[in-house]
Amino acid sequence: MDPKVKAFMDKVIAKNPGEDEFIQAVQEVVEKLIPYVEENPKYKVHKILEKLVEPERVIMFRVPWVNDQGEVEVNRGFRVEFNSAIGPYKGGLRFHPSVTLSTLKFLGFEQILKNSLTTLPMGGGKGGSDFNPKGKSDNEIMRFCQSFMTELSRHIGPNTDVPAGDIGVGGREIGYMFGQYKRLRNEFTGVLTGKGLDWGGSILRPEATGYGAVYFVDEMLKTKGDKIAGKTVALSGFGNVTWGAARKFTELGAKVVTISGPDGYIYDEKGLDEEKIEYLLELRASNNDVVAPYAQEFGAEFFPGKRPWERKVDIAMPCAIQNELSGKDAEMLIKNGVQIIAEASNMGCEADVPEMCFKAGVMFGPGKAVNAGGVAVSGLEMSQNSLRFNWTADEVDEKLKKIMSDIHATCAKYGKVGDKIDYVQGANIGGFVKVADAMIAQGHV
Ligand code: 2IT
Repeated sequence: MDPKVKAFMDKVIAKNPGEDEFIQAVQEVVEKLIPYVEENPKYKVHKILEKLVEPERVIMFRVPWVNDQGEVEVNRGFRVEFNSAIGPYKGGLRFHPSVTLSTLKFLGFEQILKNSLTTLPMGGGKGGSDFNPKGKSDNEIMRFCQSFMTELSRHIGPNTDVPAGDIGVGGREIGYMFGQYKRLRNEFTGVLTGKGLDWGGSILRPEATGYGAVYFVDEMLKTKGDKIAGKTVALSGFGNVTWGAARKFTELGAKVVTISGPDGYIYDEKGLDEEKIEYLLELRASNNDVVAPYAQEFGAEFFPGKRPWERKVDIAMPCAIQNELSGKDAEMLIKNGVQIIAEASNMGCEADVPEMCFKAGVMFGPGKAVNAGGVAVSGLEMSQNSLRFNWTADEVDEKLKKIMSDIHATCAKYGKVGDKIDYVQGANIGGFVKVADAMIAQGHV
């Protein structure tokens, strides 16, 4: 490791003990940023990197609620308000039993650069809870969301901090939280994104992360004079991102052959079609967190306890959670001739994967660029709320496509290494410059 990177990371590790995911996310970024900062000393003088890794504010709180048996349950809630240099804190809420402060700091940190890449005025934040939605009734979800928002409402607002969904938080949860915020404040305002279409939501927000990821992959392929039609694709997960990506890949003529859940993966040789893609929504709505029922429903193969990366595909796209594609998985994919590995989930790949891909000539798309379409359409939702106006599906889709193509151009500009594009370098530096310059302009705050 570069000695300057090591010295920086030693301090980060000492200051954030045990926060492995946060440390992994910071290291991936500073490995690319430190050489850039060395060439641009103003960022050094202003200690921009030191500031960037320190959240502006972290809020942690108790979330008590009563389950259907009448018992009291206690969860922990968080909001990490990481950086507001270019706009209000913006980022999703994750409800998942694996959530810790480290998880949300890694996600909030990534969100700063991702949001900057979208070209829209949004700062970086993330929040959530260790609440496990699996097996919970609708009423339990509602009571939890109301308790969570009762505290969170003190810290957010349409010009302060605008949360959205992430794993375990979809339209239903956003509805319950929006209702509680409105009731507490007596204010109908765009404090959350991912709202229902009849009450301030943007058309295409549910599809946006998956669609945007496919548009980004399309841009990657174009650099090689190639296209999506005819490609075979492995996706993981079965939630919102997988659903959107599967729809767009299929529409553009690719064949999606896998989805997965915590229970294993499905291999569907014939590929997903419209009916099968819509079935993902049923699986998700069952709240059971399994994909095995797909195999019975459509006569596909189910591989319990395994990941889809052992399949021979052209494009592999983790769409579920962090670190779901390991170096070993990447080795297998590369051996099987994969062309692109693109993270639709945040930090979907383990730390060694990008470099392995780069060396093997496989294009690697990092999450903060590939999956930025979700938060980009959230940004468009904020604009529509401010305008008290709704754009059409075509208008939103056009804007999303343009944003994804601009993000690709930014990655290509800052990530040029010889005749290749290092997308990790491009996304990190490209996202950094705007935030860093804004931080300098605003003084030592
Ligand atoms: O990881 C992400 O970018 C999101 N979960 C979406 C955040 C947002 O504010 O729409």
